[in-house]
Amino acid sequence: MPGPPPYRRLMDIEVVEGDITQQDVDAVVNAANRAMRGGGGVDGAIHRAGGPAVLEDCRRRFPNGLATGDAGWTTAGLLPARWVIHVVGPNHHRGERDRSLLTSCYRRALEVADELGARSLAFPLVSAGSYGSPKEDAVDAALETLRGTPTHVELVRMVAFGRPAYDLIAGRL
Ligand code: AR6
Repeated sequence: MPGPPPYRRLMDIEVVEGDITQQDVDAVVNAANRAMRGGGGVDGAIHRAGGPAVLEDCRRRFPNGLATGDAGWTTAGLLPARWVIHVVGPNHHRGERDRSLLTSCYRRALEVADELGARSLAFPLVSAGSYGSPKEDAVDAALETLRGTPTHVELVRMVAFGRPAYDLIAGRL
């Protein structure tokens, strides 16, 4: 007897206005850089709130950092989440304008979440801060990729830093 047909439950995607370090989800996604040794923006906030264990794990697990478009996990230290999934978005200001580098961050983050068994994730708008990607396209790249990637992740929370980001994401969801 053949088993039931394979199926995929569609994930819920929601948007909240807030700070990614406060999110009570299995894993929060960090908009890191290739060196993976901390920085400003979301990266700085995650390392500050997660404490030194996050940097220690970055050094131990990623001695050579990560490539642009790739993702990798560490402990979340003191954060409510269990893991941080670090991704490296393209730096638009430096001419990294291949959109697939940005969509790859979301696809790889879901793959890493599946390896971990994480079912709920919180994402920032990768590359839309100091890396300078146009915000509308950063939102569309995120939503298209999250919807189009097969995964066991059930909940994705887009964390908008401020009301304008919230309105932008909510309007495109
Ligand atoms: N929670 C949620 N979103 C935030 C937070 C926060 N606490 N803080 C900022 N944002 P950015 P990037 C928003 O610059 O563009 C770092 O120095 C922010 O408003 O954090 O990928 C890294 O080390 C923006 O919409 O990441 C890298 O060197 C979005 O998060 C570089 O910046 C992403 O902004 C990565 O640049």
